[in-house]
Amino acid sequence: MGTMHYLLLCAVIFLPEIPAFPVQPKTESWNSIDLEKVKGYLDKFFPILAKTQNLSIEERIKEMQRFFHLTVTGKLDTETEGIIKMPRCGMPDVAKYQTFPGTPKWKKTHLTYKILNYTPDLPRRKVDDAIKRALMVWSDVTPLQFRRVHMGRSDLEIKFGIREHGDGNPFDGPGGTLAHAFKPGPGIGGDAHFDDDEKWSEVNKDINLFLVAAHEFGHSLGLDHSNVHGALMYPLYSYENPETFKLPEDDRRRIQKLYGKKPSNS
Ligand SMILES: [Ca+2]
Ligand SMILES: [Ca+2]
Ligand SMILES: [Zn+2]
Ligand SMILES: [Zn+2]
Repeated sequence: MGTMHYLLLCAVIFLPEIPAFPVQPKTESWNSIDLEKVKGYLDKFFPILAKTQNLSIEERIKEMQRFFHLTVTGKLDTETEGIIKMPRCGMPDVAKYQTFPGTPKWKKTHLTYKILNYTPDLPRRKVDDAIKRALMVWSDVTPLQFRRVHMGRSDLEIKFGIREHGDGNPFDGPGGTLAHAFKPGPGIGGDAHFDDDEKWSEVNKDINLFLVAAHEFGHSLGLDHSNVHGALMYPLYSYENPETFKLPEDDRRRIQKLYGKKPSNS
């Protein structure tokens, strides 16, 4: 036991300083933790092909690499690992994950929303404001209109929660998944949930609530993810100034395909 202990200690301390020591490159040596993590990520965000076909882990990684426009190696290389570690939306990245056919959309243009609770990270009026502006991103370019209600039922119900928060899609603690939202429909349809294990902000610090909310409301209205880098519906979080935010062309085209353009007289 004593020798074993000594060897392990040795490896930990000296391995990085002896380049001649035969270290397998990372892409060739997945340990079980890495592999489980990758499988969990793929199961969650690229579920469709895995269900219908018996794909190897390499094939599944390739599918993910194609979505993110990475070099398609089928291996857990540094670039791929970097993507897996990025904070992101909790919804899948493959388009046809719906169990019902067709693109779900609201059959009405006047929608209501309700804010069920608040994060302790921001004053309430800042949350109210971020939500309002995030909805305006979409109402500015479509005939859709949003009205806030405080009582009774509403179409888009917004809440903050941690871990299991009532819908069987538990959040994952700080980092990773930031939020998720449900496609148009009755009940939970259209609702948006934000992980309150994240630190929410109104500026370029931690996670900007307005930017994530605007993305989630895209799902609430029927959009799925875009693999166009820079699109609002791109699944990975990146900051841009909310003051100068303009809905990217890709998102505008897609939402107008569902709901049409904003009438010019309103
Ligand atoms: Ca709803
Ligand atoms: Ca999280
Ligand atoms: Zn999303
Ligand atoms: Zn939820």
